[in-house]
Amino acid sequence: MNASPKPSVGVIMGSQSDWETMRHGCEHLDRLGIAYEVRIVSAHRTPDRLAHYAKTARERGLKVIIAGAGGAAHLPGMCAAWTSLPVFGVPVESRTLKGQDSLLSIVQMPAGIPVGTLAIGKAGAINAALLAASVLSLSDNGISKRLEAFRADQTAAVAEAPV
Ligand code: RP5
Repeated sequence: MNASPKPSVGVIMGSQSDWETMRHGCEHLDRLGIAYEVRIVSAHRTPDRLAHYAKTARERGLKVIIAGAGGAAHLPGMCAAWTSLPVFGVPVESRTLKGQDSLLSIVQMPAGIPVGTLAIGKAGAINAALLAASVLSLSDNGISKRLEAFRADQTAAVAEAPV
């Protein structure tokens, strides 16, 4: 029996309600054969859980963290405050402000604590996963090959003309 591989990507989100967005990123990590873990960690509702998660992330073997949150989306920034691992922030689309609040909360980090900010919603979740794959591909040939194959398949799938 094979033991499950140790996750190299941590996917965290502020609420169960973010999963509908963040699952698209996880589907891409699956497709690229990248081991990851998924947790609900809220900057506001579970601040101690966040601090513990981020502070222990590197020693637990994580290499990249993807953090999705909506509204007053402090999760990616506070996560980056606790760890020097790369943190990619996904602004989840909020009902009231369509995710512009999430985007601005995540993107406007003070110099010194970076968060790589992606697009609002599903595209951002997918691209966060692909960026994580790019980072991991620097030291993992298998991921590098699978990422190149993904890009080639994507290119091949674009029709010359609309149907
Ligand atoms: C944020 O508040 C979460 O990231 C979520 O996007 C938003 C709403 O959370 P719920 O009220 O749906 O739990 O912390």
